[in-house]
Amino acid sequence: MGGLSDVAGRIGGYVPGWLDRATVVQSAFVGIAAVLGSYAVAGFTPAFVVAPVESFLVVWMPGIVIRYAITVLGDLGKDLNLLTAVGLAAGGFAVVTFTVLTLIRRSGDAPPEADSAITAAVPLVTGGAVLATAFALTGGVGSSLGAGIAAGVVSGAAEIGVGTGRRDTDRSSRRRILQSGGALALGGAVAGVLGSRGGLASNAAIERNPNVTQPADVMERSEVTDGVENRLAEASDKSLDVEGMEPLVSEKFYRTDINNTVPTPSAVDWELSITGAVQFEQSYDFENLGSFDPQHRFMSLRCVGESRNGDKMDNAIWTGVPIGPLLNEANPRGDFVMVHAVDGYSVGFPLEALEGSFLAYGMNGERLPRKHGYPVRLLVPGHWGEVNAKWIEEIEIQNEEEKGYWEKKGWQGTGPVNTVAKIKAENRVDGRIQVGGQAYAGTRGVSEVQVSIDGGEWQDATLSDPLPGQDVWRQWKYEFDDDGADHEVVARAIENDGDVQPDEETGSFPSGASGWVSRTV
Ligand SMILES: Nc1nc2c(c(=O)[nH]1)N[C@H]1C(S)=C(S)[C@@H](COP(=O)(O)O)O[C@H]1N2
Ligand SMILES: [Mo]
Repeated sequence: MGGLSDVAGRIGGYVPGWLDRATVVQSAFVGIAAVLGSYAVAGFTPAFVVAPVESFLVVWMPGIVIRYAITVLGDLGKDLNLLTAVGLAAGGFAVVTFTVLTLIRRSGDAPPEADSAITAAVPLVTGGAVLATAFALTGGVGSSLGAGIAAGVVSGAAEIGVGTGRRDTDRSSRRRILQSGGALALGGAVAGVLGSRGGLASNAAIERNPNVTQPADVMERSEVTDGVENRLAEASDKSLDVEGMEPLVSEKFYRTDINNTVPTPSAVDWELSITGAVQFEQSYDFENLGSFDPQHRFMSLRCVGESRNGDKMDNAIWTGVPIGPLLNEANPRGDFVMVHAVDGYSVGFPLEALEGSFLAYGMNGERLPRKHGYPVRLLVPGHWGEVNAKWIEEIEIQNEEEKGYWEKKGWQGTGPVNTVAKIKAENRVDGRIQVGGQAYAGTRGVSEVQVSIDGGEWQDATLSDPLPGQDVWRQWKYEFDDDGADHEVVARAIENDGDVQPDEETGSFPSGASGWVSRTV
């Protein structure tokens, strides 16, 4: 250990060969390794080191950039934001590592007996520095350990068999790059798999606790599984047989989140409070919810940010309880609500809309998936998707209407959804052209879908039989002769009361896309 103090004495005594190629590359590899190590433990949760960077970007990004990202880039905008955050996080760790490595290597031509001490110091000090940085960012022990260990391993791998304490030769500098790159490639592959499965620590938040009722417990009761199965069978029977069209219960439910990462509240600690302008403030835990009889509802959601014929409209069978009785116990004294969620999301709208709403903890027969709001989300009939707060934790009753997350950015997505008939499938069936899609009108309901070919008269399409529920989409299909030429197909929905879907075309900002969908087939 005498070597170490020897080294310490030499620190500062040599002119650093800084911006040394191997050190820069090694630091970059360590930066990437740190991000991957954290991902292996945390998956896409707020403990992932990229999450705070991303939230920071979202908060500081001007509304207009976000709006552009949503309306023009769609999911690509989110991906770009995520990529930027990953880059910044990896870059930050690389800078930390570079600083540490440069300080260590300032020892220059250390005597041979100090060499092994310096070599041993590299993984420990870089790993420690990365761990500390990650912890400062996330406050998460597991994910920071993951980042620190990965950083230590990759930086340490660069030093094996290389004289760390000496000035680099071409050969040793190449070895450094090769060895750290190799460690990164191997470890990165493992981390990628672990992370994409939700991370090592992911399901800790959903672990079973035999003493408390949890969503999975309710979902496993036989009357619940039977209830869901019957309804799924009904939806499957009623689904139109059109190739390339989603069945009535979506196989892949879209997702819209203010963050890329998924919060991990546990059902054991979960509480929903009703606060603000109420006679009696209330607080419910999952045990309370589980004591009400579970109900099932078909309900479709549509995101206000999607384009006219977009992919952010889906349907599921949800299990949960009506919110009415809970609200009654609080006895609201205001006309508006602001709903708050664990991820910092909020949405404000009239109390009236909340009264017929539903608290869901099951989706298509499973406990609510984490990305859709585990343990409990809100479902508000007839309104745009954004009102359906996931990971709900507080309902604040207010006397005046206030703006929530999206409304502060200029969106107006707290009202009823726009009616739409989408064109999602196009097939050739027995020499004829078949087109089909979904039609949705919120609580106004769809009674008909009409199709016009090349500007011709409106023809009635075939509709799927309605599913029970006051806020559910329907499918439609239409066939016509194939003469080999191109045809312009336009579809529109008719609401239950006979109102025709308006043809005036608008983009999604600020209050949802409108207009008829057309497609050349
Ligand atoms: N807590 C929280 N709830 C939320 C959101 C969110 O980002 N955070 N997004 C909203 C939006 S804009 C939509 S369209 C729906 C989408 O629900 P899904 O992701 O389950 O499809 O959730 C809404 N609820
Ligand atoms: Mo949305």
